[in-house]
Amino acid sequence: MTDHYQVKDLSLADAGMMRISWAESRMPVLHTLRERYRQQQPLKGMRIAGCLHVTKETAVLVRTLRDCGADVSWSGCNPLSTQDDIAAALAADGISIYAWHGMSVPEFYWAIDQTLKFSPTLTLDDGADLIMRVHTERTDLAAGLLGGTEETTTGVHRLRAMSDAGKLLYPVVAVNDAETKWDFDNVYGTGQSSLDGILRATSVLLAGKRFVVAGYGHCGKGCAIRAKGAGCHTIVTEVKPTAALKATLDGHQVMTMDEAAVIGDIFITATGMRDVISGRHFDLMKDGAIVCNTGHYDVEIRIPELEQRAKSVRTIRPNCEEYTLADGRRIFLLAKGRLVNLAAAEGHPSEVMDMSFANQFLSLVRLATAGKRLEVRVHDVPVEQDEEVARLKLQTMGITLDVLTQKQIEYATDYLAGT
Ligand code: 9W4
Repeated sequence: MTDHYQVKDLSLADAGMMRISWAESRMPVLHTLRERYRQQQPLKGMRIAGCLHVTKETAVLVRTLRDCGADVSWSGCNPLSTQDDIAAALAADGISIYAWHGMSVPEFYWAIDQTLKFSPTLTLDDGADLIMRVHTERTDLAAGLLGGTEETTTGVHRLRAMSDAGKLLYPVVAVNDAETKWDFDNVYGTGQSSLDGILRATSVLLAGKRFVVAGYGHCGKGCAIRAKGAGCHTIVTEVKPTAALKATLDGHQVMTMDEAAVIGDIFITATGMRDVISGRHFDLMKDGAIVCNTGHYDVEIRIPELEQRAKSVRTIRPNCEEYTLADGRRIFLLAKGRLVNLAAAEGHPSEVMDMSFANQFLSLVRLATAGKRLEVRVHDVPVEQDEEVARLKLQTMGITLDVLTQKQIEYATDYLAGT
């Protein structure tokens, strides 16, 4: 029987399951939750349709949902992020999954439609494509839906706009906005995986290099602290005074990109803005400079202005293109200016996804348990859930916290009351 899935090649299943096992061993919070809820089966009777990157970490979440009672049907939320060995492993494990790398746009919507066929009671989104499909093509399903969850900033923005316009048909939890999700993804996930991408694409020595980070938001900060830890001399460029001041007090040198361009060895953009590194910067860079992006999709580096200046271009290593300029200087562009942490490495480490997906799991359990009682709007993750995820993560790391005494609690309360 093959009608419960459509994947590229089922023979990749064993290889995929090996990688899922590896991720599972690095995701102790999800493991703890699975063991806690396996007996209780809080998701029994739930049909969960998910549209989320088909990766080894997502597979751990899917299997956890299944083991706690849910029927699950899955598609990938980006045709380029689907890993065919993982899709095959999930199909072989009995999961309904419709995903293969490089699927076309019509195939993408076909896959979502397959997951909607079993009339889900819950939806899980990354980018809100699945929930949009329900709101446009399958409004008949809304009455049976208890709720949904959303993984990303972009998706949450879309859903809040829908809610404000009175168009949202069922409650949604903004998993993205949990502190144990976005803060850890951006600082520790993007920070480490961006350096990982640079190393896989170049294998350069980091120690002693002048490492230029454009933008000191959470991602920029993550890159800068990891580069500093690796022995780089870190330089930050900013437009916001408060962010620039933080970078300075965190021990990074702050200057303009025009100044940094002259002295930098490695450049990474993490601003969310376009045209951060442009032609005039390439004119100033040293021979051998390495340039990459971990911010907004592929607009932060003005690649056409690098191409204009090049007399030859060659791929010298995977994800590493050498541009030789008219005056003989060479500039190395990584991953064609796309997100270096995803294109040249594996995105956030499993240990970081553990917290995101623990929030997904607990939000789905909350929606299932609340039944139809939640108001139709975008809900935040409760502070208690955030704290529970952080507490569990610490526990799995063997870290114990101090506990306030009754006297201390009273003191804090009095103090806040201004007495
Ligand atoms: N991945 C991705 C990978 C390659 C890729 C056109 C060709 C995001 C979050 C998680 O987006 C993801 N190649 C592209 S787009 C693209 C996207 N192109 C563009 O030209 C190349 C992605 C979440 N995550 C982790 O970070 C770790 N485990 C996870 O589940 C995954 C993938």
